[in-house]
This record gives sequence, C-alpha cells and structure tokens, in this order.
Amino acid sequence: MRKHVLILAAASLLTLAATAGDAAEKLKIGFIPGTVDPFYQVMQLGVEQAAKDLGVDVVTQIPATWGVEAQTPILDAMVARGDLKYIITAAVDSQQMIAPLQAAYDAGIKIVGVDTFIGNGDYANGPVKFPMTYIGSDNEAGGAFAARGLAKAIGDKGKVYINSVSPNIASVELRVKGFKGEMAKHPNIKVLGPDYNDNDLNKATQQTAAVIEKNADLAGVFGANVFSAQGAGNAVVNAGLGGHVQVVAYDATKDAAEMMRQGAVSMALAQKPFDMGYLAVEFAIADKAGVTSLPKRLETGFAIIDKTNLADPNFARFVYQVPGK
Ligand code: T6T
Repeated sequence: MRKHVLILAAASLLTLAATAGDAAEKLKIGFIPGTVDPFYQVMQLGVEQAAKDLGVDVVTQIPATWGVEAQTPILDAMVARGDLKYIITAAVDSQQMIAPLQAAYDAGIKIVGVDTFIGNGDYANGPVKFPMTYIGSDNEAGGAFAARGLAKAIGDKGKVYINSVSPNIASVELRVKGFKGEMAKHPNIKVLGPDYNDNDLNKATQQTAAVIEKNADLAGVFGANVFSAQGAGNAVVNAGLGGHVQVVAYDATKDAAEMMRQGAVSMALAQKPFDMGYLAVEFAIADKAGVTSLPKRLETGFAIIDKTNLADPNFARFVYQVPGK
C-alpha cells in the first residue's frame, strides 16, 4: 500500500513537471505580413491581442517593401530559427512564393495563410494544398461590391478607371476580376485599365493623373487597395475634381475616411484585418491542440462605408485605426 502511494505521488510529480515544462514551452508563431501599411498594422494588432489572450509568443518581421525579394529572406530566416511551429503570412506573390513556403512546410512549419494566397487559393482541392487555411476577404465579391457602389455614384453611365497593384497578388487581382465582372452588367459604363502601381503611392497618383488628363469625361475611379485608392484620390483632388470624379476605395484607411468627409471618396470597403490576425493565431493553437476540423477557407467579410454611415460608430470602428498613427 505504502509503495503504491509512493508510485502515485512520483507519477503525479512527473506529470506536474511535464506540464510545467510544456507550459513553459510556450507555442512560438511567426508573423510575416505583406508590407508596412495600415491594413497590416491593424492585422498585427489582432495577432498580438490573440497572442496575449492565449499565451503564445509571436515573432513578427515586416517586409519594408512589397515583393518576393523582400519577403523570402525574412521567411527563410524564420525557418532557420528552428523554434517556430507555425508561420502566419500574407504571401506577396501567388506563384513565386509557393517554393519558399513549401520549403518552410517541408522543414516542419505549418503555414496559416491570411489576406492573400498561393496557387489558386483552394487549399482543399487546388494545385497547392499544404497551407493550413486561407483567412481573408472574398475579394472577388468585394470587387463586385465596389463596382455596384461606383455605378450608383456615377448614375450608372460613363467612363471608370481601375488602379491596382500587381497581377501577381491574389487579393487585388480578384478585386479587379470582380469589379470588371460586375461592370460587364452595366452597358452604359466603360472600364479603363487596370494600371499596376507596384504598391507605390506616387506611381498610383501619376497613373491616375495621366488618365484624368486623357479622359476629360472620366466619371469614376476604383482604387484596388490602400495606396491605389489613396493615389487615385490624390490625383482627383489635385485636378480639382473632388466630388466630380467619384472614387471608390478598397480598404478603409483614415486617409480614405478623410477624403470621404471632403467629398472626394464616395465609398470605402473596410476589410477586417484585426479578425484575420486574431483568428490566424487561434487556428494555430487549435491545430496544435489536435483540432482537425479547421476550415481550409474562412472569409472575414466587409463593412461598406460611405458618407451616410461614416459617423456611425458601428461602421467607423472598421476604419483602420493604428494607435499613434
Ligand atoms: O488591400 C490590402 C491587402 O488586402 C492586399 O492584399 C494588399 O494591399 C493591402 O495591404 C493594402 O495595401
């Protein structure tokens, strides 16, 4: 009997030690967004809040510019650390980031995709299946939303122009596809573009200014992400056409909201980057705990903001607020 009690005591001491060991061994997750912009800064807030709430360590490194040459070395360095079990990332190119992410996966790191995707984004049945999931917007639907909003703003007739980032970025390319697909149902609207600005604000401004110059009858502009919309809005305002040439912005930054107050931007699609970041950490923890029913795709939805609801806290809360910015 005494021997038996001793064994039990020893066993529970061991498990205690083991769990203490495990508890000490906090889950480490890497976070590599696309670049430095208000959208990813809000996503980072979601990642950090979840890490705090759920007791995990996050190693974050942000590419200074948008591009494979900026994101790949960061990914490789995170893999080389050897202590990360998961990496949350927005792949900056749907084809060229397949190999670097495959190498990370082959090194035993699980990939949680946020905002953009690799391959065709169908991680259940598509050509690329190794990422755990895609957590992000339905960007094709978002593009169609933007088109309907712009069509309404211009009275369903006239010329509109698309300014976007790159054809190699899954998210923005689907927005263009959705926008064009919807506009095809509006026979009195002619679509110009897209021009691609490589995520460069000045380039977006110059490209839009050139189109305004050549098309005195331009009625509207669609900016397919933060810098595309800001550049397009700047060009319209610089040309003294604010409120005359309607601008629809994908991404609801403080700049877009300010331009809306001034009457230059008629609608902004607010994605939910905080949700994307928070849920991505939760997915990693659930997977580590053995959950096997995580969806391969989770859409985080939008808030459609225009001058009728910009002051409504239920909508204004989706404007990308970055503390200190
Ligand atoms: O629009 C977002 C993001 O969804 C897209 O993938 C890249 O551009 C942004 O980060 C905004 O700049």
